[in-house]
Amino acid sequence: MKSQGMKLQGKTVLITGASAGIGAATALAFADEGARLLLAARRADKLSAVAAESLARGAESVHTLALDVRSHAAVVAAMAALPPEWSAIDVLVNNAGLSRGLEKLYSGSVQDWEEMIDTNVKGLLYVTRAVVPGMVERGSGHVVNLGSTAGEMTYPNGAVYCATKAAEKSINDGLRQDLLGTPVRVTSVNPGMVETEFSQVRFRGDHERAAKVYQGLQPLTAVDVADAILWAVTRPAHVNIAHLLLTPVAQANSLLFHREASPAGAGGAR
Ligand code: NDP
Ligand code: 8X3
Repeated sequence: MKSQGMKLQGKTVLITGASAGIGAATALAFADEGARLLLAARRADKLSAVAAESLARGAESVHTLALDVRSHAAVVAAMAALPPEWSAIDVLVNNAGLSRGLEKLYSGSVQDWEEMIDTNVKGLLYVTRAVVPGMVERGSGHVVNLGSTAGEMTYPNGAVYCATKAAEKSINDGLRQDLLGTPVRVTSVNPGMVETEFSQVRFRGDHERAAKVYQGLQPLTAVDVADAILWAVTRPAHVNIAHLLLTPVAQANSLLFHREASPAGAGGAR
């Protein structure tokens, strides 16, 4: 017997970090399903472009929020100021995140650490804290958190970014436990290498350094990850996908890659 998956037509979906990469691709994937999209990020111009494309692709309606998730006050204010027709959020995709630098822990930049922790850990917590009570109250909802292979296995020079994704794993699993007894679902989607603006941001616009990350292998695309998010959210209401790990075929884990053109071959450096 074929079980009935969740339909997204008319559902309100909040996506953080929707101005680029995985967040933007997720917006478009949900737009294809006729969802109502609440798109949040700091760059309002990029958000507007994603909003326009989402409407063209079939989103029922779109509302954008210029929001820095690192500010608890801003997150609380943005949620409190939502027009009533946008305040009942059915799906939250906690996607906003970044890495900064690739350096030994003992010589790394404290400012970079703070930016990663404030965004990837505290920002995710702030948005979750603001949105989930409404889901519990209404008796429905789904939270999708963006984890990473980096949260499962730490790689050299990436301790703090990896730690933020290990924290995401604990928060995801803790939220799942704390929501037992409610119908609210919680999923961690954990990709390996995805070619987005991620490495441009990590290396502060050093295109050559960023391109090297993906040299000699075919990385995942943002669309691949959006597809996994959409799949998790559209399972039947009694099914909770706890963790979803996806990597390029040429990546086994955080440390082990096969790069065709690399003299290093299997295990080629990050
Ligand atoms: P991108 O750099 O392409 O996109 C990151 C998004 O996060 C942007 O929309 C950015 O928008 C937003 N963002 C960053 N900081 C903030 C902030 N303080 N407040 C609000 N929004 C913010 O990267 P990806 O799409 O690759 O990354 C998305 C998520 O996926 C991250 O959590 C990342 O850790 C995770 N991930 C990425 C992988 C990869 O290899 N690319 C693999 C595994 C996980 P703006 O600058 O406009 O605010
Ligand atoms: C992003 C994947 O391996 O570049 O989380 O850190 S990696």
